[in-house]
Amino acid sequence: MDDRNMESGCSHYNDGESEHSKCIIHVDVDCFYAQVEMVRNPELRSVPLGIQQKNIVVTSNYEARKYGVQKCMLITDALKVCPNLKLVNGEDLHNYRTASNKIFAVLLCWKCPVEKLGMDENYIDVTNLVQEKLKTTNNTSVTLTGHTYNEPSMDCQCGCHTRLRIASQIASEMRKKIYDELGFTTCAGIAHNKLLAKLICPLNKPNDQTTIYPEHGTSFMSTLPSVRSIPSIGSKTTEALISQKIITVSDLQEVSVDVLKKHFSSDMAVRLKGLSLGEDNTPVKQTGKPQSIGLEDSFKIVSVKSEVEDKFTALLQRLLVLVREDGRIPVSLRVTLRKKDAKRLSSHRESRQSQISPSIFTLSNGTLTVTEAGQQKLMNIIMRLFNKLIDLSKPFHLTLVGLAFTKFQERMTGRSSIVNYLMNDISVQSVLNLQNECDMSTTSMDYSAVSPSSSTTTDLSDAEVEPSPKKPKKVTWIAKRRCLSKEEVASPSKLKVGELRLNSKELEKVSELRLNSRDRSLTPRASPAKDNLSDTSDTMKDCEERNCDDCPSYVDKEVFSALPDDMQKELKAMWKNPSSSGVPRSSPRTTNKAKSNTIMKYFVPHK
Ligand code: DCP
Ligand code: MG
Ligand code: MG
Repeated sequence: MDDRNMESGCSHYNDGESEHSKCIIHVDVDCFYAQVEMVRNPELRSVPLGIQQKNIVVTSNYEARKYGVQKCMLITDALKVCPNLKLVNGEDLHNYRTASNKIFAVLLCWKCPVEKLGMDENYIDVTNLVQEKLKTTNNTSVTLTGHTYNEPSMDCQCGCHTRLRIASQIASEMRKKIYDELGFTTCAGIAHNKLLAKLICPLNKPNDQTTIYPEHGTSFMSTLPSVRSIPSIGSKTTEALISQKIITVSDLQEVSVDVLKKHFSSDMAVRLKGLSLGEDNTPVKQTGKPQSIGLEDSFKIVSVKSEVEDKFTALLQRLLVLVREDGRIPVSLRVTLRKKDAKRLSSHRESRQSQISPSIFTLSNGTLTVTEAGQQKLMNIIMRLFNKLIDLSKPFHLTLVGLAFTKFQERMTGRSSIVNYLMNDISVQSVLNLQNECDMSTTSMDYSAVSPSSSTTTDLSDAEVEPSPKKPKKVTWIAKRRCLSKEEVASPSKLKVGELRLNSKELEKVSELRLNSRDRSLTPRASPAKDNLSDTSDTMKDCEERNCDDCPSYVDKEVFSALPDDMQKELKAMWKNPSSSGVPRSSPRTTNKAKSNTIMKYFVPHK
């Protein structure tokens, strides 16, 4: 038996081993896929509904669950217990992803870190928000919303009970907003750590929430039947524990760390022990955009090249939808194959990747598109990579093909970031998307990163980087990005420029000029509307007289010409002598370190 106190109370936690100052909410959508279908078609609400993938019911609505239809049941078994079960095919995940991203976007509006977990779950760290609310709250009057696992058994000096009660109210507001705006009912768990928040979440499902106080963590954990119920314990660890006759969480609570250390690394032994007692200090990690966006298609066997090509063509079509939703321009493409070795009855994966030209994609009115010619180029690259992976002079047997865009054009940071504002380019798109998200008017983003396959090789010889063509103009980005606060940025690390606020009247003028110039171009010459623009037209004329012959091709001349003189001079100097300036002349994608310069004075840190 471990020397730790099993019924650990607050004093135990306050010894620094496992403090509980945090407030974590875990939100899980009720019968997620089924609800998406029910929101799309309300007639399905009143009938028992199963979501079918191949021959399995992956989930069912609560009406069907009354009959005993369970997740991952065979269709035949489900129909036996519920002959009236209405089945909807759920193999196309598009609508589920979209709903998932919308829910994530709603949760971002509390401006707390949100970590997406799978499609229908999110952790939200509301610690700071709770602290804010505490300042204006009378501690004694805070009531809990929803259920508790147990009533508080002691008065904790650190104030965690009050904090968690406030967190329960925030959880309730979140669930209400998700329901009001998207129509989904959810469950929530509220606790001082992620582990307990997740595990307590389903206690009163559907459509309800449960709070657990820290002093009940250990006793709650002991009710879990299997060590496998602990989220971070996977099948291999479970096997290893079972082999030591540690089956239930109670078993794990009772075994000493020293015994565990005989079978696991020291860190792992301590972690396992802590988890069994309901301890978890892992932070809520803000979910950003995925590092790669990919899709795979598995099948019994394909041994003919033309069939492979068909598979890739279909996969590419679906992948381009995801990329369009994401909004970033991909610059690298990976092809994955799973090869079956007929002799050894085994299979293995192989991948190759290639750079792709960003010019394959165009951004028009905020929408990423690929022309048919662009798609053909992508297919050519895919098939070339395929040819490198497969020796076509010999028979081959594939059981999976996969495609993934693995790198994306990034905004530049530091001194070079000024170039972002001059480019007719896509990079600002990520900022626009994020702004849209909190307006809830967004097309969705895909956060489900695809893990890199086991054997990836980068094939730079296949690089097809061409000079970027002139891209459609962005006219509203300056105005839009003003609304974007640091907290509204889903992936702050990737959007450093979003943390800056334009402070220059001149750049305001740029924005207006760009807006007006667009209006002008849309207005027929004879239109009276033109007269209304006469003031700015003069300014435009003035601006057009300044030339930008020395500008690199990616620079929007109109914006450049509207910049103040000193800024123009500095930029020109940088382009003339890139080595001293840190700004590339030839490629806008190179990033350099920020140095002190006059350009940065046009920006101030965001408050
Ligand atoms: N899912 C799946 N395959 C599984 C488990 C789940 O495809 N083996 C999908 C269908 C679910 C969704 O993931 O709708 C979310 O999984 P959950 O475990 O949260 O289950 P539900 O949301 O469907 O039901 P619950 O109300 O129990 O959360
Ligand atoms: Mg769920
Ligand atoms: Mg879930």
